[in-house]
Amino acid sequence: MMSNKFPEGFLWGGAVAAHQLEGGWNEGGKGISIADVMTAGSHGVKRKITDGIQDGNYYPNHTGIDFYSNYKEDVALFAQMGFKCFRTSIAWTRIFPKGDELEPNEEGLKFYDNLFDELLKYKIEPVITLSHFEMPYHLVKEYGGFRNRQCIDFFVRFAETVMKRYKDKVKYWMTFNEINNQADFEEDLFPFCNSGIIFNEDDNREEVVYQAVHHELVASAKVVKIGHEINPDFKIGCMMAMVPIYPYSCDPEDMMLCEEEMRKRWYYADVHCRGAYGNYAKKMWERNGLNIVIEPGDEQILKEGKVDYIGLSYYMSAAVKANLETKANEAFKNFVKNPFIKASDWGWQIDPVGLRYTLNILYDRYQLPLFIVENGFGAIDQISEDGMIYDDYRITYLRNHIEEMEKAINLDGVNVIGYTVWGCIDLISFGTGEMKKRYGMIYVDRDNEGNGTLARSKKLSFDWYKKVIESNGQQL
Ligand code: BGP
Repeated sequence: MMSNKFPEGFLWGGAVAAHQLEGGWNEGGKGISIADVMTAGSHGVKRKITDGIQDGNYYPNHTGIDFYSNYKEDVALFAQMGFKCFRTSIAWTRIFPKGDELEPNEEGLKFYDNLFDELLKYKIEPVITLSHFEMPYHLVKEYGGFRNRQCIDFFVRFAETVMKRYKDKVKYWMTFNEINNQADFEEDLFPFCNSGIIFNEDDNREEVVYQAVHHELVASAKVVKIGHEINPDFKIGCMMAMVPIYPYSCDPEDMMLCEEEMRKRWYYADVHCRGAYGNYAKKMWERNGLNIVIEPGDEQILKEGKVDYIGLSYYMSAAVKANLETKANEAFKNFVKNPFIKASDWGWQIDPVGLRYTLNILYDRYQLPLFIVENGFGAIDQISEDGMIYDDYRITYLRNHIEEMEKAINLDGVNVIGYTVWGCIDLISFGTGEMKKRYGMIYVDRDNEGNGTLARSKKLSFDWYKKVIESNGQQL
């Protein structure tokens, strides 16, 4: 017997980000975002942020999958799958092309009016991320991104503009996508994309990143407060990349290390959800000699801007071991392979039970509704002779995760309000810049070099997910 139970009104759907699928990078008055100056990567080759548009570089975001022109056709496919919600971001540069203008770009605002109207036509609830790795490049170059406190005001102006404009069309908002991703400040890519930071030679990188994060947290809190004034029915969330960390063994040192690694997530979530930094955070600044400037009034703002729910991405778990003899590299020191679980082709350790665990620890800590706004399986799909893509491996991944989410709801009592499959339509992978790392239930004919007709077709997972939604998760 089918026994999976999901609450009535559960928000099943799909998720994307503007810069990973829209294309039309310079259409409709849009300005250049940081994503527009990121080169294509490939297996083993890192993406790079260039100094603006240069000849000879391929920028996958420029055309994406041309959702900008095709959105009606794509939304119709989402509706066919029965989506209750659709998560995307508003490209900041469509609204404020450079980021520091006083007046918004009407053509950009109109595009999202049209998109939201199209979604609402099918009763699909838009779920909107305000900042998903796509800061105006002008703010990066001229202001130094979020290391500069002025960017708080620019972001707030952007958020206020779109929240006012779409106050009757959008109810669910999130401020910064995966705000905790930038904890890996040794890596170049993530700080760039979240905060728009360009490091100088003599930077104390840790200090620069945590200062920028403080500005983002203040900006987020201001937006939560303003949003609730614009429409008290708004649900405004944060968005956390949740990779739960396990201790490699029951060695107490492993356990303590695990606790410290988890703090790299709580650092952000505590401020978003409790309205204040944890004591461990302040001690960390002290221990590491970081001078984080908190201006008078900031603490009050953080207190007044607590989020309504926690949006989270979940793809994998990780494990740490203290006293490692050899370290793979400094940025990922102490991370080890978990011998109990398998990894994807990109080394992401697949762990459905880890999702149930994650939902539990988040709910225990904050007692806020949880919204899984990203979960999915990146793979190289093969087209069969009959033209079909039999992505049963994707179905297996999604099914196993949905089953664990169901346990968290029904066996543990966690309040989960929705679930959106990441990259419900094939799009450009953020981490690698590849088109061939596909997540979609809808295939898009486009390759790594940008060739292909852009035609859409259904994969096996399309009908499977349609049934899942139709049966409200009873039929997996
Ligand atoms: C998250 C990002 C998304 C998305 C996803 C998959 O970190 O929020 O933008 O891309 O991961 O990652 P990737 O595209 O690198 O496979």
